[in-house]
Amino acid sequence: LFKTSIFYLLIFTQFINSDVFAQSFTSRLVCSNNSLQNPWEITWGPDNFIWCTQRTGKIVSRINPTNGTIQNLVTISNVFTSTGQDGLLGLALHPNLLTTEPYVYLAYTYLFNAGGNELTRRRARIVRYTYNQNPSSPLLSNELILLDNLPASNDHNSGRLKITQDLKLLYTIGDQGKNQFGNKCDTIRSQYVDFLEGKILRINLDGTAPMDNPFACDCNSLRRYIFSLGHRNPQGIVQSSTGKIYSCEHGPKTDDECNLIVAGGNYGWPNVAGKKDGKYYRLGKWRDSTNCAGINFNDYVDPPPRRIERTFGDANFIQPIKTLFTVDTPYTFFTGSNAYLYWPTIAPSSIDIYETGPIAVFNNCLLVTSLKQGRLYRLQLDATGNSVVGDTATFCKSQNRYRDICFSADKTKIYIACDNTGQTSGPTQGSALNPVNPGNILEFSLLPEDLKKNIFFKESNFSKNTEFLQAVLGEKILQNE
Ligand SMILES: [Ca+2]
Ligand SMILES: [Ca+2]
Ligand SMILES: [Ca+2]
Repeated sequence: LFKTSIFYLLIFTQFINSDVFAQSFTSRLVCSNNSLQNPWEITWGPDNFIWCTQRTGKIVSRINPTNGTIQNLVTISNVFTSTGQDGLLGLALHPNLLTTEPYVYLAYTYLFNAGGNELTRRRARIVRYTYNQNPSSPLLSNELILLDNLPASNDHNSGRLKITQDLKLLYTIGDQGKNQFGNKCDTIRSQYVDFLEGKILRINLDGTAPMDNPFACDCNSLRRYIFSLGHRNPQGIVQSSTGKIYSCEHGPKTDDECNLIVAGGNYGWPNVAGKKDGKYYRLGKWRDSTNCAGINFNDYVDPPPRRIERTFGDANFIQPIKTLFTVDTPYTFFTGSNAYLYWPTIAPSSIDIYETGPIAVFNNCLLVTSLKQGRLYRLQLDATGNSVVGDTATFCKSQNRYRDICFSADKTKIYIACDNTGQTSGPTQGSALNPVNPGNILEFSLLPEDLKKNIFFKESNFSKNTEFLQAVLGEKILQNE
């Protein structure tokens, strides 16, 4: 009897893993492959078009979601992009775009010092363009620089831009990839309130600092722009209709995070990764090790001196509402080729909130796109919006790197933008998969049946390397083994 039960359990598990997803959503390509050059932000506009920034293309486009027609509204020659995470990044539309305030807000990196190194060559700026909606030749023009000289590097630039209900801009800036790879001998400044690295900024629409920002009393310093600190690489940010701000950020080998962002909150990096639980992560400062420049960076051996996270005592420290994912200590990381694909992190590239709509399985959920896994992660919020509850479920799987998400206005369709290559945009340039839909946008809509069954795998599966292999790379890789 025992053996029979196991047998049926296996059959059931295989059914869940292979078939249910395909029965739940149908997908369609919006454009043709490689018609976009690293689409980075997609936003559903009040004109019912998809507004898109092309990171390496330096182009802002308006895409007809029905027939895939791409209208280029402006090419910004001042954008600087080489290898890495630079280029044309965030976009936010003024809510009155089509009526009284025809403004589009953009963020991009520009060349500051051609002779500089990876931490000094570039800077970032936030600009405003004016939209001329002439039906025959719509265009963006009249660049107005709102905020200049923001930190930028080859790594962890973040760059998401969102406009809030109270008409402020939120802008995310990562830790610039310091203390790792080629930037290993530079100190992470996410905790330093006079630097804008590793921060979420809150900015008036004219580029000034709001007087009600948490550090606004110190009016002449950069800290007046800071809304929250202690971030690593927050590539996603969204505000709910009730005003709550959520952000997702890339962790180190463990502990990608989803955070509820509050004014003045300290999100811990680099002293804490994920929750302050002492699991796996500890801060090793390469700069403080002997002969930093002369030793090779190593992902697995933190240099001395090391700091354990329980020693971090900031009173404003706020733990994530969800980590993706945390492993127990000790934990043995896979170290073979393209090892990062097998780490417990998902590389969360954007976040959105599906509050209510016809896709019942997403009601009151945060949706996070994953670069590593070509999946959409569903994080179910509780009624207060302050906590994530239940198992993490994934949807919309494909062999691509998912960069950003938007919904149609009626919430029947989900759009996901895909990177052009399978390689990471970090300095390692690791490449492990050939994306099926490079430089394209996928449209997902729900088939009417099977709303309840499409949980693809459960978080409890994340316990061993072999299971990571299955979860991260899916059936295709398993067939190759
Ligand atoms: Ca978006
Ligand atoms: Ca954190
Ligand atoms: Ca931790």
